[in-house]
Amino acid sequence: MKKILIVGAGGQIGSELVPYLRGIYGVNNVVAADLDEAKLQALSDGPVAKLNALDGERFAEIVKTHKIDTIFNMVALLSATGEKDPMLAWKINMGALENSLNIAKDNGCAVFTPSSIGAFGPNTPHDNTPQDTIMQPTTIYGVCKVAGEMLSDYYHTRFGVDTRSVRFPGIISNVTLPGGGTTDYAVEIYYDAIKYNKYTCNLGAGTFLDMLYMPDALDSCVQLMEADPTKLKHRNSFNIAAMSFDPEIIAAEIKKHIPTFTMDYNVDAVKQAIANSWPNSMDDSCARAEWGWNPKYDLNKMTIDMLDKVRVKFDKGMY
Ligand code: AKB
Repeated sequence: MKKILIVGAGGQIGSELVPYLRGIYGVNNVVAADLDEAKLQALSDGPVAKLNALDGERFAEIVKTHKIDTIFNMVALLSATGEKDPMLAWKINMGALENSLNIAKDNGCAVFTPSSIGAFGPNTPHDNTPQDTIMQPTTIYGVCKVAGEMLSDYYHTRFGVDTRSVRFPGIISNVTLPGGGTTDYAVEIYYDAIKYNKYTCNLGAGTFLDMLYMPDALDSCVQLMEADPTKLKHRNSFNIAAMSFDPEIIAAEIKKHIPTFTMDYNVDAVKQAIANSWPNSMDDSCARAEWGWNPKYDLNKMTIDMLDKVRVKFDKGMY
């Protein structure tokens, strides 16, 4: 990776991936592209470009102008939002991927597109979910993710495009809030713990899901894209995991630091049905074996860091 384009740079992952990659590859070698100019403003210490990822001509022009060799396609309408307008989710999620793949094919670029635990469904083995197993998701988001994994593998075998991907668990972070995901509660709980000392959870007790702290998510992008291709038996997409918990467990972890913190429940039926269809915990042994995946944060370490960082934001009046 020498010249990188991040599409969807203003989102939860993109907004942290841009500075992270700029720190490694050089500020001028990472172009941040997004539809939202205000979000681009926050990333304007390096090159930025306004882009609707569905506009293939403009997308290709940016790739050519900046002589891009690697595209990170971070555009996505998440699982819960997707259920509100499934065809819009299909259009955006698949349209951005289709353009990324075709432009990569025409310009000799590698492509990273995240998949998700949402690629799995109710018929998937829920515990220690294998790398290669039955998928059959029941959300439009999951349908896009499975189709995207297959299309990306197809572009690799048919056209030689260097496509690689991970199945992200719920990502917990403290720079940009996620929006419209099923796992968002695991971010919101930290913000509300600091601000209100209490949280109302929209998933029920006993809902186990894989989660990952942002610094490990960022590492995974670089580790996988820099991995020796001859070692990759899989490409699209690798299970990666770091911790699995339910709302009771994360609340108990927060209580260790804020003893008066309380949590109650107001379950969102749509999100609960989605969460019930997803794995409780994935087997990430292929990622560990093929490219050295080895996350650094568990629930304890992440909670200490999240509470510190979110408290600073609260003290500065940033939320
Ligand atoms: C969502 O909840 O939709 C996302 C995901 C797990 O892909 N955070």
